Amino acid sequence: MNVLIADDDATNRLLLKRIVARLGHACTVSSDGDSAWEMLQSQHFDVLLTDWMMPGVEGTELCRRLRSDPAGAYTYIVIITSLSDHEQVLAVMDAGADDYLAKPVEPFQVETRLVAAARVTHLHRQIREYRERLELANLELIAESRTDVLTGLGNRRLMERDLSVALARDRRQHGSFSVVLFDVDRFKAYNDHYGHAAGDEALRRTAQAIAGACRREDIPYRYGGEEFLVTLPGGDLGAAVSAAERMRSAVQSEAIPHAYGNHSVVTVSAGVASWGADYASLIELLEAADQALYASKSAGRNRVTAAEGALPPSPLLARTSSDP
Ligand code: GH3
Ligand code: MG
Ligand code: MG
Repeated sequence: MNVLIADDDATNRLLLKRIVARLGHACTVSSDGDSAWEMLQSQHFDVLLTDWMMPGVEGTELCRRLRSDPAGAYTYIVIITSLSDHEQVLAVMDAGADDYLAKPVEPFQVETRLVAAARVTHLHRQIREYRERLELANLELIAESRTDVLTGLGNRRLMERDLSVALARDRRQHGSFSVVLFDVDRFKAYNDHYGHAAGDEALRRTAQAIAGACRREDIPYRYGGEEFLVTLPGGDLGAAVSAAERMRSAVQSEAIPHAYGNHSVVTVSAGVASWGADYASLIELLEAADQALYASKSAGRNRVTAAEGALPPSPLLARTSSDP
C-alpha cells in the first residue's frame, strides 16, 4: 500500500516510517498538517497515519476534508493520539477516522492496523470498479434502447424524445425546424421478390443514403417499418424541401435494383412539414408530413411534397422529380 505518515515529532515519524517500510509498504512522510493535506490532494494514499495534534491542519480536520469527497478513492485513516479520553477518540472517529493508535506506538499495533487497512481499501477498490462497470453498462443500455438495431439510426423512442425537446426549445426561442417523413416505395413487392433478408439490406442501405445526405445538424431516425424521419433544425419549409430532395435523390443514386419498382431501383417518397404557427402540436406536425407523403405516393412516388399551409416558393416544388 501507499502510506502517508503525518507527524510533527521527528522521532515518531522515523519510528513509524521504519515500521511501515519493514512491512513492505511505500511510505511518504510529512511534518505538518498543511503539507500532508497538499500531498493528499495531489496523490492518492491508501493509508494515512496521522498525529491528532499538529501545526497547520490538525488530524481531525484532515479526516473531515478527506471524507468530504465521497467520490474519491478510499484512504484508510488511523489517528495517532496520546489521549486516553474516550470522548476525544470517538470524536475523531466520527470525523472519519477508521481506527486509532495510542502513543507510544508499538510496531505490533501498527501492523494490525495495516492488515485491516489492506482489507478495507481492497473492498473499496472493488466497489469502485463494480460501480464504474455498472455505469458503463448503463450508458450502453441507454444507447441501445435508443438505437434501431437494423439501421443503426435513432429509433422512434429517441425521435419522440428529441422532437419534444426541440419543440419546447423552438417555442421558447421562436426558432424553426422541419421534419421530412420518408417511405420506401413498393417495398412489399421488393420483399416478395427478393426475400426478407435482402429487404433488410435494402433498408440498411436506404437509411445510409438518407443519413449520408444529412447536414451535421439534421438527424435521421427509423420511424417504423420502411419509414424514416429526418429532423432539420433552422431554415424554412423551402430549405427543408431542398434537403429532402437531396436525400430522395441520394436513395435513387444508391441504385438498389428493384424489378417491381417504378424506376427499377429502390426509391423513397417524402412529405415535408415545418414547425410554425400552423400546427398546435407535434402530432399535428407529423400528421401534416404524413399527408404530404401520401400526396407524393398518389402523385406517382419517388418525389417530395411540402405540407399545405405554408408552401415554399414554387421553383423548389417545380424542381422535384416527377414520376407519372
Ligand atoms: P408504398 O409504395 O405505397 O409505400 O408500398 P409498400 O409496398 O412500400 O407499402 P406497404 O405498407 O404495403 O408495405 C411495406 C412493407 O415493408 C411491408 C413490410 O413487410 C415491409 N417491412 C417493414 N419493415 C421491414 C423490415 O424491417 N424488414 C423488411 N425486410 N421489410 C420490412
Ligand atoms: Mg409504409
Ligand atoms: Mg412503402
